[in-house]
Formats: sequence, structure tokens, C-alpha cells
Amino acid sequence: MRFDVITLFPEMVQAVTQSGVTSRAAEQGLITLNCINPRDYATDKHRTVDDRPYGGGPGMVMKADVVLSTIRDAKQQSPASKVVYLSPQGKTVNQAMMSSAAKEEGLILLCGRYEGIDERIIELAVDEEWSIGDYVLSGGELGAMVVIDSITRLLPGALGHEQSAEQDSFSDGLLDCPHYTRPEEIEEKPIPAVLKSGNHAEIAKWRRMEALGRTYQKRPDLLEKLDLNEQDKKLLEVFLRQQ
Ligand code: 9D3
Repeated sequence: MRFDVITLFPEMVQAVTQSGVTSRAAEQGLITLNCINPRDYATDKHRTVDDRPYGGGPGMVMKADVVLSTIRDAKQQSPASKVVYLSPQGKTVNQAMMSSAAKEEGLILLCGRYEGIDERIIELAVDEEWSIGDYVLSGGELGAMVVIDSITRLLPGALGHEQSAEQDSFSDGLLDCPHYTRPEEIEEKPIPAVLKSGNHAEIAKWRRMEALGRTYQKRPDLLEKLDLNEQDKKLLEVFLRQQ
């Protein structure tokens, strides 16, 4: 999958290719990251990318002419890619949106800075507008990095151990079960005995029960969206009885 990121801070976004799953995916050629700096498309002596807002007020706005030229060049490099503008006004991303985006050939991720971009850019050249949550960031770069990370781990071969993406929290609409490793006991807290039983069916059942129980307790909103089968309903009852 190809990511073209339009950003005034390319070094910030390039960090995704320097650690972890996304770095390995780039090495393996599963993803390509190409950063395009709008400053390179400014035509004046000072390479101006922003200007004062019409109507007055604080802050600056990214210029339509400069950003449109940048997007046009990105589209020329990646004609099949959707243009996504990261912005607080966008649809809040979720795992389903990441899954569907992972099937695209590529994405052109447009990162705003200052107060945002001239609205006409959105009307003329943006396909979708995405937010990463209801809090204030200083620009779209962290949003683009979140999107790249989340999509990359869904690409076949990116995780090495293939089940992990499926087992992730949210892939089946539930939170993950708890995890334990050595030591077997710490500060008088042992691990749950079932995990040492060697009974893999019992372990799977226990993990499912914990996932259902924690989702009920921590994220009831997620559980409300699911239509639990009879077995899951029983497991949740057992979990709640044990609390
Ligand atoms: C404090 C400035 N705000 C005026 C009321 C508006 C505003 C402008 C620009 C708020 C944030 C930003 C920059 N944010 C992003 O570019 C951004 C973002 C975000 O702030 N929150 C969640 N997702 C995203 S994606 C891009």
C-alpha cells in the first residue's frame, strides 16, 4: 500500500518508518511512504504556504493555490489513491474504516497546520475528511501517523504471526482478554490457574469470557452494538457471577 503524505513536517511523519511494525513493513515493501512538502509548491520568494483569514480573526490558513498544486502532483504520482484530509471536522476513524482503507491501493493523506486549510480545497480535491478523536492536536501529522500504523498492521505479512491482527481488540468488537507472563507470582498475586492447566479449550473459553466481561465493564457501548450468541451470553453471566 502506498501512502503519500502532504505535510509541512515530513521528518515527523517519516518516524513511522523508523520503528516497529511500520518500519519492517516499509523494509519489506508492504508499504511505501512518500512525503510531499507544500512549501516546495509555493511560488513566491519566501515560499509562503499560509495567509490571514478572510473576515479576520486569529491564526492563519493554508493557501488554496499552494495546497491544490501539491495535491495535483500527489495525484499524478498516485492516480488510484483517495485523498483524505485529517481534520477535527472529520468523521472519527474506527477499526472498520481502517479495514476498508487497507483494501485501497493507496491514500493521499493531507495534513493541515495553523487553523486549517482554505475550505475550497475540501470542495475541489478532498474525497474524505477524517478525525482521530475529540481532542485538539496541533496539526494533521499525528493523525496521518495513526492511520498509517493502524492500516499497516492489517496488511497481510505485516505482523509476521498472522493471527494477531484478527485477535486485536475491536476486530471482533470486543476488548482483549488480560495477558500474563513470568514470573508466575508477583507481590502475592498469582496468574489465573486456568492458564497453567494445559487445557486449551478451557483457556480459550476463559479468554473469551474475560474479553466479554471487560468489554461489559469498561466499554458497554461496544457490547451494545453486538448481538451475542447464546454461548457468549452464558460466558458473560458466569463472568458477572464471579465478580
Ligand atoms: C484551537 C484551534 N481550534 C479553534 C477553535 C481549531 C483547530 C484547528 C486546527 C483545532 C485543531 C487543529 C489541528 N488539528 C488537526 O489538524 C487534526 C486533528 C485534531 O485536532 N483532533 C483530532 N483529529 C485530528 S486530525 C487532524
